[in-house]
Amino acid sequence: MPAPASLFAPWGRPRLMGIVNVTPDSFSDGGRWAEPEAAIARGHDLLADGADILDIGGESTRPGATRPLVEEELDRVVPVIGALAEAGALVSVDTMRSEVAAAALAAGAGLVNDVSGGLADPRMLEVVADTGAAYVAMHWRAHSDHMGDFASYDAPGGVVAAVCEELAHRVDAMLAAGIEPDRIILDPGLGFAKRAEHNWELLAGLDRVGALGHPVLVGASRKSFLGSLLADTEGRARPVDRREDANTAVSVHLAQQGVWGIRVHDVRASRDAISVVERLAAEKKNHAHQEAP
Ligand code: PMM
Repeated sequence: MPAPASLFAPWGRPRLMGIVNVTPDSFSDGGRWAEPEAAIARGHDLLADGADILDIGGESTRPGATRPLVEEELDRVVPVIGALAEAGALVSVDTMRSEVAAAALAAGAGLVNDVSGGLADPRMLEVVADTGAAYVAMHWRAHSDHMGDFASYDAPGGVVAAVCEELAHRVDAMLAAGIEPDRIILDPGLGFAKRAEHNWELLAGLDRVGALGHPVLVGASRKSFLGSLLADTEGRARPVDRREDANTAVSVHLAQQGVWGIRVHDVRASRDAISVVERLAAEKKNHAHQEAP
């Protein structure tokens, strides 16, 4: 399905992309929504909490994960996408495979969220170009079973310069494949071939990613760099289900940075925090207007 025009209209706040992992093994919610009925119900809950987009994925990308078969991935995501799109939701498919992207778009998805930015499947860009769907291209260097080997950013400019340069090359490939520039969204790929310090540098340097000229999506939700930030006195990382407050603080930062979208597990927490940011921005604008001569 082509992406709706409203997807890129100015909004004054980031879009919230609610995560539905239809997988047995994702790091934060693996197995909870693995059955289609549970995943569809989860999607409806996220919409009720204020999700603008539902991101449906059938492959875990947690560090060290092994890949499902294409058929398994299709069986996991297509029925869920069909049901949620039918109910009127704007749906994105989180996949690196062109076959899954094509089936998801045919079932009603309007965005393809490809964590590999087209590197994992040489046919992906072509499939996206032919459909008119929006395309999220994330910074990626290798599949999850060995991405840790690629987490070095020693050239001048460090991780921010490297991510920007590598994303710019991916944009060239997307344009060459015929994807219109105004359908492309970029994501710095927190946690993918990145150590904790790389994620923090990227969060602090998002303006450089935005300077590439495309909307920016960021996914920090429940990731291990938050767990290590909040480690206990013995150095044990904060468990995944107790990282939400820190993630909400990240969402506030992202809203203040003016990102296009934020990918989260708990939509309500980020939505509430962003409402505060929005309200204060309106108040400041109003105040400045009243003071103008
Ligand atoms: N992270 C995960 C999966 N998909 N997609 C985008 N665009 N950005 C991300 O940071 C991202 C992603 C891994 O997290 P999960 O297993 O909790 O979904």
